[in-house]
Amino acid sequence: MNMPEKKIFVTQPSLPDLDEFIPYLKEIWNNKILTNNGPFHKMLEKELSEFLGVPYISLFANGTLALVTALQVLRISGEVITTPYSFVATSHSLWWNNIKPVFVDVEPESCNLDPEKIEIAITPKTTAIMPVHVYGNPCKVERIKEIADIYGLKVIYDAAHTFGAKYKEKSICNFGDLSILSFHATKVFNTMEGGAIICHDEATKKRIDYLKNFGFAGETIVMAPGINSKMNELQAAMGLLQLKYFVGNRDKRKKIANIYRKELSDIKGIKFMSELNDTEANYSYFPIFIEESVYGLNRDQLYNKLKENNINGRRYFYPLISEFSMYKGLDSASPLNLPVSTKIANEVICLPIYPDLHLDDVKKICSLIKDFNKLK
Ligand code: T4K
Repeated sequence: MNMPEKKIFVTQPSLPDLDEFIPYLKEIWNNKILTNNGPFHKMLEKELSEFLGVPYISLFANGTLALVTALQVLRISGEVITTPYSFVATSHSLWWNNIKPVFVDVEPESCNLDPEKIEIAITPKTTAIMPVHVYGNPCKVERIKEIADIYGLKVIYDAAHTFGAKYKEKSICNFGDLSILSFHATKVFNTMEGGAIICHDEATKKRIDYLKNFGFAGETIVMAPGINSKMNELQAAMGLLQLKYFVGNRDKRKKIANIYRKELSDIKGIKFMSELNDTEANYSYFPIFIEESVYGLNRDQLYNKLKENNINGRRYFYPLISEFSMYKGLDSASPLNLPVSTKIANEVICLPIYPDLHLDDVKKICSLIKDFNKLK
């Protein structure tokens, strides 16, 4: 089997033509506004709110600071119910706010927080639920809202993976009290680093904007101990340019996902996620799950064999957040409490998917996975 000649990574950022960025840079150089709600920042907020169909959006320097700030916006404290099957930033944002994460297991079909396991984890100290729409797949948002309403809890979605993905024809970011996006280099829409909070009313948008700018509500008024988590003008300009290419890039990702689906579907022991009802995907990740007893190799053997052949997939999200030393001691972190998360974390590999990935290389990756299975 021919292996790809150069290393292929799980993702590669898409960038516009450099010449297209120069006029934006010239404008920044001319007007000398580099940050603090400058003209590109304002323009990007307006364009993103229209593009995503969300009422209010506030831009951030990155997704992690958006998460940390969101918890302050709603004055969340005590305990928050969350998922162990995510990037560490989800729980770290709680840690930075002195909040105890309470881990609840996920569903095997979506890899998202299992709503039916939330109620048993609620205590008098619980103030919010922080689910993650993993790989851009929507959580069971209606059921989560129902539970939150009964118990008087806030819902903050870590929607870092969901840019451009829809549920029931609406942006997935429209659900929950707040939703947080990441525009990191590795995301489907990138501003190099960047993030956002989406909210539903003007007063909350104001509070978010004060908090991301030290708490300033006027030249001499500080209304809360805010932080500096603002997006700068270079990032915002990049976002304006990137937005023009989002749909084309998403369609290229879709082609890649379709090839994976077609080529891998008859390999026994390799599962991938079925397309969820009422969902328009953004094709941000292509996770596969390896059942060792059927495929013949375990996940790490396949991961390493692919690596030897220049294919650098990633085991998102292994290890589980609950296995890291700072969380391991929590009662809810026990693997006995998290059997589904533990299983999928041990089976997952995210295969390369990004707009500039050649379709021939995608086919080569599929052939390698087929061949390893024959060799065992
Ligand atoms: N919540 C969730 C659910 C998240 O997934 C994330 C971030 C956050 C919150 C926090 O949002 P941010 O604060 O990051 O905005 C990456 C990203 O750094 C991280 O943003 C992302 N999730 C996570 C899932 O993946 P790593 O450690 O895998 O990144 P790295 O540097 O190994 O990149 C992966 C591959 O991408 C590299 O092998 C090569 C390629 N790459 C990467 C970068 C940064 C490039 O080709 N160019 C680049 O500039 O975490």
